[in-house]
Amino acid sequence: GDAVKPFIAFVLGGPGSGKGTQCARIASDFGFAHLSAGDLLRNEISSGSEKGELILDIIKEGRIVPSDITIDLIRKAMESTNAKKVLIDGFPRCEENRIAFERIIGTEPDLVIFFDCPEDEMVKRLLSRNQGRVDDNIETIKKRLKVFESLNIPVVDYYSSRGKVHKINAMGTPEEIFGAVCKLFSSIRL
Ligand code: UP5
Ligand code: MG
Repeated sequence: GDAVKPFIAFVLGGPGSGKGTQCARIASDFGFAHLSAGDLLRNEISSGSEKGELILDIIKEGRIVPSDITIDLIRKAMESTNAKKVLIDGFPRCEENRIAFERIIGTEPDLVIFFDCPEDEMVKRLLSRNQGRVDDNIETIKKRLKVFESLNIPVVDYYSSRGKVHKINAMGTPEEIFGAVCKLFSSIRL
């Protein structure tokens, strides 16, 4: 059928800032498909593929998986959803990811949501998550925070300069933060 470009929102924020929690609510209340890059990568690990072994080694170290691997998973997930509105959670992690996405997918996001959270709060949340994630230990968390600051913040700055970033204070209860998200969605045309 006609390939109408969906509305794309990138959802960014540090590890444990609440991206996944808020995306789940946005998806159910506003009819977005929720594509979590991290979940797509973890599914690839679970599949037992050779690529999965490489991904696991990288995630354990808090480093960034090569763009071609992540974008291939995102592209397939986008193709298999009919949604007109898509949240891409936790991607792009670095400028190289961003440039590769824009080249391969051929489009920029319509909107970037940035959950702004203090580091000590993110560490506290990740250490109390208890869902068996191989990267929720203090050593890997420190590496994830460094990678976030040095490589992901430049992506936020790039989209800020293009007027696409809506920063949301990620301190507070999930309900309070979702209130701010709702305010944002009521202010934009979807
Ligand atoms: N929680 C949530 N909101 C709360 C609130 N307001 N108050 C108190 N607690 C709150 O939340 C984290 C925890 O905090 C949960 O227990 C939650 O209940 C609680 P969550 O919503 O899961 O936060 P989120 O920002 O999604 O945290 P996550 O750990 O998923 O963030 P990361 O960005 O670190 O993880 P992701 O899965 O995106 O990536 C993991 C790794 O995959 C990366 O480090 C990297 O190695 C790799 N990766 C790539 O290489 N490329 C990619 O494109 C994506 C990932
Ligand atoms: Mg997440």
